[in-house]
Amino acid sequence: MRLLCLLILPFAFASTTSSQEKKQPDAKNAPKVLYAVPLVAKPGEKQKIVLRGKNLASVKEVKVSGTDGAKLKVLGAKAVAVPNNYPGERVGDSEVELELELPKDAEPGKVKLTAVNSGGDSNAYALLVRDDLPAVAEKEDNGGFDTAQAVSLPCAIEGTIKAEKDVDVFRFEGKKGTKVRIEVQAARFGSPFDGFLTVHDADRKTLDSSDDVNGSADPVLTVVLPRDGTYFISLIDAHDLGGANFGYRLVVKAE
Ligand SMILES: [Ca+2]
Ligand SMILES: [Ca+2]
Repeated sequence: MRLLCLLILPFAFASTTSSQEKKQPDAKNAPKVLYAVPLVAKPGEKQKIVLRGKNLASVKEVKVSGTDGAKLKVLGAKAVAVPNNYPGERVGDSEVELELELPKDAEPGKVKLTAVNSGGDSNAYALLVRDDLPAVAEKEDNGGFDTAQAVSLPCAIEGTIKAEKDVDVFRFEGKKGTKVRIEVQAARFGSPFDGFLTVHDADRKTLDSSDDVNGSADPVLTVVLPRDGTYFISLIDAHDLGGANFGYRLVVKAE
């Protein structure tokens, strides 16, 4: 809990005087958007989203592209502290809070957000938007086999590695011979979460595990189920880090 507080604590307000003195655009102070909290956006719902990144404390405007009819309001922006042992480049040092309502037909992979400050436009951040898979909210306490969260296939679990050493365990029933694909979507959408995925059988024996795939920190596994019965999926951060901003989407489906 102590870490969580550190992550959301506002940074000191010391630099406001010098930034106000600069009137011309200053490209090196242009914002950079790294990721969204929560990581997954829900079309057709009004939601609050925080964008984390660099130079976001001075952002007053955020533009949406890739969809028509989105409504977006900037609620506020501020600097945030990064704990010493966290990778600042991936966690970000500032954030802007939005109220966002995407239209129901917003297409996954198309919606992009661009933050603007006096230094210019940020990168166009590709938002992770829900698709047709049934969405499941991760529920604590799911930190072990005995308290594993039951899910049914196919599904897309929206979760958070909420603190250091948080373990999220899910359970599903499967049939012998079914080929199941399990994929983490996190780092590819900028989340600081570096997933490490393991699949276990009903006897809790490891069937397979995955860390990084194709140059991404996001693990992907395909397993052919050896028998009818219960299977477990466990997900941890490869560096045992965590926080309210360590979001992920875990897609589990039969191929
Ligand atoms: Ca969790
Ligand atoms: Ca990884």
